[in-house]
Amino acid sequence: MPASLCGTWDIISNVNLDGYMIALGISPNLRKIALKLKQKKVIEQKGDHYIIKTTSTFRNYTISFRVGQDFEEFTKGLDNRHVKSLVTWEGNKLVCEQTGEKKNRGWAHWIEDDKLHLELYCDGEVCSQVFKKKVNE
Ligand code: VL7
Repeated sequence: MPASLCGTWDIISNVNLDGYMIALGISPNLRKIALKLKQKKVIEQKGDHYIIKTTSTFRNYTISFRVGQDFEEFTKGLDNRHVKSLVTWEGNKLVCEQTGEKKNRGWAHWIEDDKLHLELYCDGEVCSQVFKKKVNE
């Protein structure tokens, strides 16, 4: 059983978010705002059901899914696209494939050294984020 992803997590590093946003076709103005944000993740889980909230002072984005069951995702407030998403475990990584207009799009979450790792990828660009667990929640 992989380590639990649950909890409230604060971002501590963010590499190539701009490349990922450019691959998604995000406008220069929105990219500039997004780059300044300190994102948080709030992950809740009951059995195979997950809720992942990405929050910031500017905008929030939430998804809810069951592992192994594909779902329609609308990336509202991000690139505003409709994709078909499927989340599965690949070893210790929770991996999402987002099928749609953009090629090779998805993300992977895993725990390493008590940190939450996230890779967001699209069209050959990879954004690597690391979060540390918020204490006293
Ligand atoms: C979602 C940034 C940049 C557009 C707004 C910036 C608002 C805060 O897909 C994501 O997470 C997965 C895995 O944890 C679960 O949904 C990341 C935010 C990444 C995308 C695009 C900039 C507009 C940022 C919501």
